Amino acid sequence: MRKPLTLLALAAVALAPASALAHAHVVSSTPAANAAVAAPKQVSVTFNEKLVPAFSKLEISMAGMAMKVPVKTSLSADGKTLTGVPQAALMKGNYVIDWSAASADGHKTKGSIAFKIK
Ligand SMILES: [Cu+2]
Repeated sequence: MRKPLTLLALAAVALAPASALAHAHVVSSTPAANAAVAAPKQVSVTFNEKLVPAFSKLEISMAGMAMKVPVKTSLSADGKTLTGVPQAALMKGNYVIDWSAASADGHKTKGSIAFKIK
């Protein structure tokens, strides 16, 4: 009776991670989450896998303000890093990077990264 159980357990393990690994997750960002920095010329968010450009973007806004900072976004050649260049100098204050990312399997993830300009 031991063998069939082991095979079932192996099958479950083999099936489970495939979908979990297929989603884009943040590996790092500049500025780092909750960092206090001098006004950055650009911000970037790097993911664990290649993104689909048409459905991946980031926005910058001041915390608590509805208005977005105008930002020019691009995706790196390897498809893993979203970069945003603010089109105006950023004042001191608390900011949020809101990102949304689509991986090759069509799954979308999103999140936000807070940082502070001192
Ligand atoms: Cu996925």
